[in-house]
Amino acid sequence: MVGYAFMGAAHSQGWRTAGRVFDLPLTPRLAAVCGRDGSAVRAAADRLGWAAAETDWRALIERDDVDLVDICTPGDSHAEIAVAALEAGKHVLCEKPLANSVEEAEAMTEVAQLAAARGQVAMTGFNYRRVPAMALARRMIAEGRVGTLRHVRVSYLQDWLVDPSFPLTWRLQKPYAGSGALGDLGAHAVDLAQYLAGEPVAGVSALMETFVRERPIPAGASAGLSGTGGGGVGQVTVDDAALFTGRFASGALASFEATRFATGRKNALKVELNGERGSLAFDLERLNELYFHDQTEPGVSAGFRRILVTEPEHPYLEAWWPPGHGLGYEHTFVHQARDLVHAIAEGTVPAPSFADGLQVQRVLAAVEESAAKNSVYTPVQA
Ligand code: SOE
Repeated sequence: MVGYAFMGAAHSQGWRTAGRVFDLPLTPRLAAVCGRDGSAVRAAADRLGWAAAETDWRALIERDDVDLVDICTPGDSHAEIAVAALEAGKHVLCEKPLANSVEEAEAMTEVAQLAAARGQVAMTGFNYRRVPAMALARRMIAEGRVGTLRHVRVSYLQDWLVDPSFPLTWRLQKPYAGSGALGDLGAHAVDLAQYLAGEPVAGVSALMETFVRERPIPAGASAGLSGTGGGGVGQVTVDDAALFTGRFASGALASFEATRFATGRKNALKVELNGERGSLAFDLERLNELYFHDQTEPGVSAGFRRILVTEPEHPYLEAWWPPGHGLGYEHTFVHQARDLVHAIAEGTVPAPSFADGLQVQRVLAAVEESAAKNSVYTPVQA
């Protein structure tokens, strides 16, 4: 694994646990973790359960005991590491968004397709597909339970940037992160919408905003969603919020909101789909629940009802706790590891693939292009 901060810790948890909960065809072994700071990466290896530590990712991908490279670094290094790892014959898991630009994502996908012919797999880390309730929603949509889709509504709301003294970490700088709320949160929203609808977003119209344009330069390395300022201020070069509408080729309409300024909303990923036969609703802050309205029921008793997604027949749940004993955020990474191990052992293309990650990247680029055109119409005054 390359990188060991927030996402690295989450992925490590997934790798440590998957083989202990699920009956896997191959057993993940945490061979080595890589980071630039020697003493920090050794401490991370001990804490997260990795057998060895490396300070150069090139040395990591040359190791004979490494078969899979898991990339948990900021977006600016995804393409270089993924391409090198695939060319070195390794399988790859790359955190979302796949890259910082469409060009990088295209290059990665091309190399991944060549590698697939050699039996290697390359997966993009959109972990929320692996919330059991989301996988169940996909299953119900595919079974026709909501009928022809008319609306897909996804908002991903966080609030960790509301304080203007929050420092200028890498997530707020375009050269490292590519974009702000759009790539960090909007990418999840777009992936989920496409996964659930079963088709790509075909067109978008967008507004983006950076509310706080200057922030204090961080005191030290700050990787997570907290930190303090040191001295001086710098420019925020990414968006704080992105709002966009979209269209699917089937005719369904979509709306998206991605923001780090939704005061009081910590990690609220809300999804609602409305179809001719019914609707589904989900909120990540209550991730063991999926709400379903069945339009074919008599109006007198129809209405949204809660499905508690903890039954053994629900996706991923056969291996976990008895009904009613719910799961959390970290389990999505366990499920991601499980699915990737199956793809490797069975020689199948994992979902989401790099091609799926590229499709999301194309939507993000279209959102940026639309927002830059600023085609906002002023109401005509009487
Ligand atoms: C920070 O906004 C973040 O950690 C994202 O980077 C993750 O992808 C998301 O799952 C939670 O929030």
